[in-house]
Amino acid sequence: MHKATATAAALALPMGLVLAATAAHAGASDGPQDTKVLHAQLQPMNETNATGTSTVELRGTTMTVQIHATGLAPGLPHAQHLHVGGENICPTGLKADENGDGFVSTVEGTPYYGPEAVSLTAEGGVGAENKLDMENMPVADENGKLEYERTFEVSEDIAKRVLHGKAVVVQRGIGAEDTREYDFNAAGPSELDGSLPAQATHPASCGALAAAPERGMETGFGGTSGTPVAWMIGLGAALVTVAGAVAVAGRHLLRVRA
Ligand SMILES: [Cu+2]
Repeated sequence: MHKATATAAALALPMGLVLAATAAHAGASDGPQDTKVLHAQLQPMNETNATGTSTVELRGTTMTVQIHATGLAPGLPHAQHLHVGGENICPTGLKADENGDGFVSTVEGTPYYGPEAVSLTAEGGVGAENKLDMENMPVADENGKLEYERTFEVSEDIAKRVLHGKAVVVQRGIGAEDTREYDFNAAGPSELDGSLPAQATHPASCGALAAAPERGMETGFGGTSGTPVAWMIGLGAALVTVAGAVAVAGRHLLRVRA
């Protein structure tokens, strides 16, 4: 009796793992409360040296945004946003420079990446209305590096559009390395807010968000060979084999005992 219970327990463990693995995988692509991850590679705009990566995690309407950027104008605040509602692309070079002043302004870039939907402030509100809240925007360090992470709530509409890859990360603020301030003389006043230099609002970097590979890939299980799905099926099969072996061993044990 004791042995049979032990065998059942031994069987239950691997089978439970198989079910858990299956459930974990199903969870990665269904259900409204599962965590989805998107990535963006930030590329320079307006001939800056600003590059970086951004990760957006969504669990329902709870969004966590991370940005790791370098090459930004040092010691200055950088307005940054998720832009939604354009073509979900970053204009390259000066092709978006409609007025030919040598800069792609935020407005000139809007048909490409869309208007501001989420303001990636360090503190305070994150709505579109906070888009020029320079007081609360993150500041690049003395080397032009900017690390950002914040978790906040977004609307269902924004969550859905971001999930479907309809969002672009844009960091603003182009300044000379040595001035440590945005300069009205360099590019005039901003078309968004005349009290700000255009340098403060011109895009510095831009990257369209796209769905990340599933988590199995990131932790190295998937690697370059096979998808996480294939890996999960492989794991399931392996565990079923183990379960089978235990079952056979268990039966053998019972027979010997009997
Ligand atoms: Cu922006």
